[in-house]
Amino acid sequence: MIAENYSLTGKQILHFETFGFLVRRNVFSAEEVAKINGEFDRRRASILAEIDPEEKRTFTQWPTRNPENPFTASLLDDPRIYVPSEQLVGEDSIPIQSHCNSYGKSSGWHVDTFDRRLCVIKNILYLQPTTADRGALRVIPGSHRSPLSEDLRNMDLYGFHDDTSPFLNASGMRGEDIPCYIFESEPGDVITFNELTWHAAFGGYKDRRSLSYNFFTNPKADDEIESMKKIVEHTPANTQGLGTVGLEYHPNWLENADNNPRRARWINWLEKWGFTDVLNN
Ligand SMILES: O=C(O)CCC(=O)C(=O)O
Repeated sequence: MIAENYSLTGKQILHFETFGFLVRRNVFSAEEVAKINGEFDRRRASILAEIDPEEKRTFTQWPTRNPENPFTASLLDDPRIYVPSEQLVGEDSIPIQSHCNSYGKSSGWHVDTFDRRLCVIKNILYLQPTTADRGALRVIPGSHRSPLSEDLRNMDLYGFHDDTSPFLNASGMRGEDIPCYIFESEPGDVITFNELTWHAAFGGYKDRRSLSYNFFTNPKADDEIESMKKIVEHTPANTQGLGTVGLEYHPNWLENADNNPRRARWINWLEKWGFTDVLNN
C-alpha cells in the first residue's frame, strides 16, 4: 500500500541520524514507476541519438527538471520527496541537483562529501529491482560520523572496488566484503542517506537506473556560508566528467508557471548563490 502520510516519525528520524540513512518502502506505485521508466526510455534514447549513438559512455546522467520528462520532473514538487527531506535538513533546505542516472558499471566505496559543516542528503529511487549482486546500494551504518568516517578513509576505502587497495587486497577483501547494509529494493522504494555516509554499489550492468534528489542545508552560520561558497566555486570542476547532459534548471522549470511558492523560494536561492549560473553553463 502506498503511504499516505509523508512525514517521517521520530523513530525514522532517529534511525537516519544514528545510521546515516533511512529506507522507505512502496513510496511510489508500480504505475508511477512504469511512467518514470517510460520517460526514462524516451529521454535516454533521444540523448543517445543526439550525442552518443555508439553508447561509448559508461555513465550518463541528465537533470530531472526538464519538460521532456514531466512526471519525473514533478517529483521534486511531490511531498513524498520534499516533506521528509525538509524534516531531515531543514524547512528552508534546497534541492541543488536532481538527476536521472543511467549507470554502466558499479560504484566503488566513497562518500559524496567530506565537509561536515553543511548537512546534505540524497534521496535515491532505483528503477529496477536491486539485489546484492545486481546493483543494490550499500551503506556503512554510522559512517557519517567521526571517527568511523576518518577510520574508513585511512584504511584506503575511498574508491575501493576489488583491486584498488593493496592493504585490503592483502587480506583477501573485495568491495563486496566490506561490512554494510545492502539496500535490496523494488522500484518504488526510496533510500535517503547523509552524503557523508560511505556507500557503494556492485554488480553493475548497462543502463542500471536511478533517480536522485539531493537537498542541502540553507547555510546560516559563518562556517556554513564558507562551505557553501566553496561548493559554488568547485561545482563546475566537480560535475565535469560526470557526463551530465542538458541544463540542471531548464527555463521551463525556472518559469514556475504555476507559481509554486516552494519552487519560487528554491529558484530565488539558487539564483542568489549563483547555481543557476554555474550549473546551467
Ligand atoms: O548506484 C550507485 O552506483 C551509487 C550511486 C552513488 O554513489 C551516488 O548517487 O552517490
